[in-house]
Amino acid sequence: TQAPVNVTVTGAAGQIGYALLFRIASGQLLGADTPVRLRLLEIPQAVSAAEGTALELEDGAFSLLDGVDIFDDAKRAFEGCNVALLVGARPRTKGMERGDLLEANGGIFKPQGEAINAGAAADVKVLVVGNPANTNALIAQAHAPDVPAGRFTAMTRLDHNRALAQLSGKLNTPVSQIKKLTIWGNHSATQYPDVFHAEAAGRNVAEAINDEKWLAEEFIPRVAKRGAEIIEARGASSAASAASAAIDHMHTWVNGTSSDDWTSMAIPSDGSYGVPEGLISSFPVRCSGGNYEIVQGLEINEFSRPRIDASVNELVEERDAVRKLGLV
Ligand code: NAX
Repeated sequence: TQAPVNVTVTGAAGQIGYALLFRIASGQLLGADTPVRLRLLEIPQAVSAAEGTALELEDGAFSLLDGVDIFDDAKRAFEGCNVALLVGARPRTKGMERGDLLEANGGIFKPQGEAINAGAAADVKVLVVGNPANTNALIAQAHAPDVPAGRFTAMTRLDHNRALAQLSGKLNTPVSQIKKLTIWGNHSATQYPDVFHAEAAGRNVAEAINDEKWLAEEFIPRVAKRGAEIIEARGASSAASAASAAIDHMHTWVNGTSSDDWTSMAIPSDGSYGVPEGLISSFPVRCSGGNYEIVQGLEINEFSRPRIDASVNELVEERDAVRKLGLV
């Protein structure tokens, strides 16, 4: 049998953590042959709640779960870490300006980047879920100079999955039959879900829908504002669907995309599609052998170009703001 893989989860006592940990323990993150050791990071006030979750994990009697360790110190939590899921973040509270939010999150993601740099395993893969996810990933990456930059990614898979589900309903086609969808840009209201290269049961999705008004006025805002719709209905933000998307993101990164499809991941730009190099922006990505690459050569039409640019410009502004704060 394989040696256990160390999976560090931050914000483990939060609502996404609660949904995520059981999926990891059951083998859905890395596969049914891979034992896992969970390393949970929380702030001191939430350690007791994390311990409670650890008791429940024990009660799950998961055959793949090698153990659970709980920390309130980032340096220790990331020791030997192979997979890092950075979920804990500082939410925006009333009256908080964007600068305050970025600064508060800098106080979390800078030391976590340093801890990953100091102690993580050579093969570490990092997914940032905590918002503002793209820029938090940029901050962590900036403080981990010895880790290849491309190991820092941020989550747009929930947006991708939300878009798949909307298209499935619209076209009355199972989600499994919808391929080559792309989320571009920032995980925020400016994100752009692009259907122009997507296929539904082999047909081009944009042609099958043949309704740019629906795309512009219903589909795109529905996907971008789905988080708010969930809060309105549930009285709490998306949790299980976010956890599910985090599992999908990492599972795809490790196990690959199928040859007739790709996925969406926010990754450091190499300048492709006019996205400034170094920004952590969402792209169409193919994964294989634990690596990923941006899908090249897609034609960006007049509908898509300004929408991609708007989201990328927001990322530039966020990067400039954290630069000014000395965080990157
Ligand atoms: P919760 O508030 O339920 O949990 C967050 C947890 O993080 C808390 O237990 C808190 O104690 C912990 N935490 C705070 N600072 C920490 C630190 N320095 N080290 C370790 N733990 C720390 O939030 P939850 O609903 O679980 O959401 C977590 C994050 O995911 C939020 O930032 C949220 O905005 C973000 N989301 C991102 C999504 C995405 O698609 N990228 C979608 C879902 C979600 O909104």
